[in-house]
Amino acid sequence: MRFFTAGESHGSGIFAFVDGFPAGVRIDQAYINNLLKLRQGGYGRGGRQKIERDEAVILSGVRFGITTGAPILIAIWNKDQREIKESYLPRPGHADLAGAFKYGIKDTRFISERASARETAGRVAAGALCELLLKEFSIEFLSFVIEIGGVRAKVPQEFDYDQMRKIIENSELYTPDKEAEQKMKEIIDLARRKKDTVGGIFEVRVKNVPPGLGSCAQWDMRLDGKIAGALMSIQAIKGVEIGLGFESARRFGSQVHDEIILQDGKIKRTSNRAGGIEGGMTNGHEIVVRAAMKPIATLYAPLRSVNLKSLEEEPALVDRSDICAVPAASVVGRAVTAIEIAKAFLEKFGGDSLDEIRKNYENYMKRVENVKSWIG
Ligand code: EPS
Repeated sequence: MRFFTAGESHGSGIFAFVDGFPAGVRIDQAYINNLLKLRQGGYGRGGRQKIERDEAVILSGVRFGITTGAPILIAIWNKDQREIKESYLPRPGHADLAGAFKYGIKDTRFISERASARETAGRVAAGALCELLLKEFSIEFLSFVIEIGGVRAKVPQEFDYDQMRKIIENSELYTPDKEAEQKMKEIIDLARRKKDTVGGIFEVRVKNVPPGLGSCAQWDMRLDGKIAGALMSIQAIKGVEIGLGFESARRFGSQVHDEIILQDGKIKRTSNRAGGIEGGMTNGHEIVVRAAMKPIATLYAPLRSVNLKSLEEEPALVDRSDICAVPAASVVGRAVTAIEIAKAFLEKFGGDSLDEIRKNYENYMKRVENVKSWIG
């Protein structure tokens, strides 16, 4: 399966192109649109989201609500379509200046229209498709905000996914900790008053993933690398960790690795510090990934910059933007994780159709569940 996006922030729309998606998957349009709506939400978002009502329009690859195996093209039409006036004032932290060097264009609108995080609507639509495929195998995705502006939420290690989903979708910051949420909102309000922006951290969880997705055989087939790369490629993401992540560097090995035990003849683990991935492969446990988002680069009290036309120092561009988009990023993070897991799933179980994949999956799971048949 391959996937690309196209489209500009104020062009006709954002487009997701998914090639190699199997036939026979029922496409629940409401499921896709709910994720698109979540991506638009969250306390701290700017004026654009009051204009847009992101909705997936499926232009190809689906017939009578079921995928055909043909390439899928999804459009999310922009309501705010217009020719944006030129700007020569690159924002520190944005793609503006690096893009100006790269393309040799001083008008940074040529860069920012595509670099904009509005592009992530396409990733969420494609991610929703992948979630619908993986749902057929009981694989479920969740994401939530765990930190904003240094305020950390308390999150239980284990929880019921349906309950957690309700809590998150009813939270203005997509976080399960009500007390922390209040403090986070105060930080966002403070940033707004100070004409500043604020970042944070989100966590993605995936359950019921079969062991053995990804590979230890080749560096570019390792699933942790793929998931980390996908998360890192989201606009404004500056750090990614899996399981204990950076914390594992501070502990002794005995406090990091998850012991392997036998329980009722089955292989079990005593903990999940690895976050569900060992040796570049899923180990059958819940996948736990976190990503850190820097504050958005467009500041209402702009930082110093240089006018690329006059070559004089001038404050950076001030434009409509968000104060905090960490909740939105958590939805995008979940989507790109779903895309990488779907790719690995299809590599393992192949198949042009859902039926074929199901047969391969069931056959493999029988082997995995029957430990005696493959040990010794
Ligand atoms: C975004 C749409 C954009 C920005 C934001 C994300 O809309 P506009 O530029 O018209 O206000 O709100 O993009 C950026 C933060 C950025 O740096 O480009 C969206 O739909 O997510």
